Amino acid sequence: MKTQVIIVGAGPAGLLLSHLLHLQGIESVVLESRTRADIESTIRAGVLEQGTMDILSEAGVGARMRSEGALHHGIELAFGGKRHRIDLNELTGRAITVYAQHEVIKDLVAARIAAAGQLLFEVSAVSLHDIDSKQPSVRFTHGGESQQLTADFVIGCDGFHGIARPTIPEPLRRDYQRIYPFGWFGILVESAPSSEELIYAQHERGFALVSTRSPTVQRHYFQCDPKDEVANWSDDRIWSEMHTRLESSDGWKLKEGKIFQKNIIGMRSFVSTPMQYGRLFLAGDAAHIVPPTGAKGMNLAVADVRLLSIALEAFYKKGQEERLSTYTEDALKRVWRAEHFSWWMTSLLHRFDDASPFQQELQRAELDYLVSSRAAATVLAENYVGLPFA
Ligand code: RFL
Ligand code: PHB
Repeated sequence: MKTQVIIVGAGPAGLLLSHLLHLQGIESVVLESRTRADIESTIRAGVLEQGTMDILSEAGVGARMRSEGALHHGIELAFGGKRHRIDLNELTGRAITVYAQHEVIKDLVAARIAAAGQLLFEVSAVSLHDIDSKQPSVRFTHGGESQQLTADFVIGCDGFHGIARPTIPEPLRRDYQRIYPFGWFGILVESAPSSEELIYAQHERGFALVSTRSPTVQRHYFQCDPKDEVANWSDDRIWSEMHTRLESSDGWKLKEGKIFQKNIIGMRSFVSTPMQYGRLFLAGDAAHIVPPTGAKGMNLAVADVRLLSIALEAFYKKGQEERLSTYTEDALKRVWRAEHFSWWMTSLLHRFDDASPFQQELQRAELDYLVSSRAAATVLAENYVGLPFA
């Protein structure tokens, strides 16, 4: 079997790339290890940058995002018992949309299927071969049968734990990593929104985040020990902790509701370079991870595949390889900016158990500066809404 581009992984990166290539008349096959039901229900990201919204709209998969997603023109920073608004729209002219990642996945899967795109679920034993030649291939098992697919390119969109990145020979790879000494406890709650905008709270007991999914489902997080267990947290204990971290002198209060999902997420910053080797290219979490505080992970995955689709279009339509050869360099500029922003937001808002009183005062001084200086607030706002594409 033969195709033009093999894409490993049907996350936001893999599905969107396959769709963008289809719009350029380039054929691809997407191989996904999980079931369709599983990828369409896994709870992950929620915040889409303006540029991500634009790409999804231009690709014709933005209708539900525009009608069901919520456009947010600002965010709030809460500390010292007060809430402070960062007016994203006024500072940058841009906004964000809160629309769940698994809804983006549903829209992309529907678009691929409607276009008779080749999307294979529940593949196993995926391995990459001859990636340093012009005819790389992928072996895998599907429906109990071993298969081999040959292509011009293989794109690893298989996330942090995927097989694509380790296929690049170890001596050529350089990994940069920071693991944070805390995690996030995430909950899904049946209730009306507590706030019109996301609230990022810094508190001496740790960070808390008030987010949303829909008029009836809310998504909240609080900083926890990464080794803690969900079973240790009763609903009462969760609400008590959230209320303490979000206490506000103006009478605002978080709305409670039935908690119907709880999970703990580890936090890391990670970049692997190069993002290409021979005819293998990596995109999204396969190549880099950010802590979720800056809401950048899925947006970076989208930015990577935008670059790849431009480079592959130039290759197929004009025979040009330049954009392919500069892919690592081009993608890493945005990746490192987002790595810095995500690390900075994380450092600004979390409790570090080993922080000295001096470091705690620096953290508070920076928060005060952010909410009192237009220049400082603009730095946060323009990174949060996403810098324009190069
Ligand atoms: P994904 O989504 O991990 O998809 C990879 C896919 O590859 C499949 N796979 C394989 N398939 C075939 N063969 C193999 N050998 C395979 N190995 C793996 C997997 O089953 C999977 O379907 O990677 P992708 O596409 O790069 O997308 C990245 C995003 O999912 C991720 O960055 C975001 O979820 C991060 N993130 C956020 N990003 C944002 O932009 N805004 C946010 O508000 C935001 N919030 C978050 C987040 C991530 C979170 N968690 C759970 C880590 C909040 C949280 C809590
Ligand atoms: C979410 O709604 O899941 C979410 C929102 C903002 C973040 C991270 C996650 O920074």
